[in-house]
Amino acid sequence: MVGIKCVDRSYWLVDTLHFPAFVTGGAEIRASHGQVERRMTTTRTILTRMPSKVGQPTPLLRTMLLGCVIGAAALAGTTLMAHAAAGQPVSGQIGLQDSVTQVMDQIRWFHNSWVNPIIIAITIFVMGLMAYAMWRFSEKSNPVPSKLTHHTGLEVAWTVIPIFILIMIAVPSFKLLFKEYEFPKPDLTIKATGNAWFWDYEYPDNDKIKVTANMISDEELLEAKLGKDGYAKQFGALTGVQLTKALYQESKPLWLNPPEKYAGGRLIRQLSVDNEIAVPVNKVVHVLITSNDVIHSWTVPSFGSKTQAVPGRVTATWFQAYKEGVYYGQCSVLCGRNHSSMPIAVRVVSDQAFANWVAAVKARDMKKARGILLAATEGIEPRSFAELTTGLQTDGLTPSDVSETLK
Ligand SMILES: [Cu+2]
Repeated sequence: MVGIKCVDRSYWLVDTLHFPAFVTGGAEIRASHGQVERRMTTTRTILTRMPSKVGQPTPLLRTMLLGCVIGAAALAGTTLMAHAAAGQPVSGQIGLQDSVTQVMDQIRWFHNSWVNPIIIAITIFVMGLMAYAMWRFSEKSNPVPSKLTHHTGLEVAWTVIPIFILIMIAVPSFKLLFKEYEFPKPDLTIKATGNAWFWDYEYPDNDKIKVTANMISDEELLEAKLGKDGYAKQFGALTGVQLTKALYQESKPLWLNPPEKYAGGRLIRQLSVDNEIAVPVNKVVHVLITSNDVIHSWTVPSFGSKTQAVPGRVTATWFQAYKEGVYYGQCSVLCGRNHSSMPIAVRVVSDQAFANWVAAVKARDMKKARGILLAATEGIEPRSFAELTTGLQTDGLTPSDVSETLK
């Protein structure tokens, strides 16, 4: 390490072994402010005291260059690869989740095909420029530093080019923002209320049916399987971290093969809820959002919807999902202890299945309501199938209607 006294009388501590070129560069910049010769002499003296390897590409420099190349390749690769699935995150995912609305299509394009390539190109350019400067202007390659202090052409270029880059980003960005905030006429409106820590939903257009969605926990799955007594016998003596660990381990297989209570289907830890909400496919849905306590955020990535739930205010978002399925989201504002335990699960189903679901919720038969959604969006076991279709005829849906939806 050496100290370089700068024109403002402060000292720069510079690691001369690893960054010799910075010393030269620093001296040049400072020299441009005046007191040229004396400063240059001081710096030159320091430079001559540096190890003889100065000017050669050091192992560190070589490593940095290699790092740049590998990093750039990796970044480009991750952008091109579609890691994510629709409706939920996947292990090791880097990019955005798949899209089922036009707004999210546009968000994905803006991120993957526009802003990210621009960022990657700028990063590669700057890293390359730095590496080149470190090699080209080291003491060995460039023993007599230039005394050039201004270059009008260069200064205009590095002002104008970034302005153009920012305009290139701003134009599609504003277009996207306007698209998100231009609400088309709704086919359906849902009111979502955030609570610590669950979501309440109301459908004002559909007999004001109400649904409360709580996250399914390890504990609930095990209780459903073992019964209250069995659960108490196995886990009653445990507390704290020991209990959490035991619940996590023991409930693992139950997520893939849930107990009967959950009427077939696959559950996803930290995302599945007891009562999912449903919306019809290809319909414009307005979601009016508020909160009962603290600020939450109603977010479903595959819809491109993310809006804060603020107590005493009503905010809104909209989506028009073009593909049936189940789409998960989470509260996205740090809202307290169980912030991670208030997921959002939306089933996008056919008009017929939606009407049946509304009828089941209105009758407060939540198990049947769940069964209708599962039958409409997932393949289900024959055992559950029989159970799920029991009594559906009274609501105008026959087992063959269910089979039809499954195709
Ligand atoms: Cu929250």
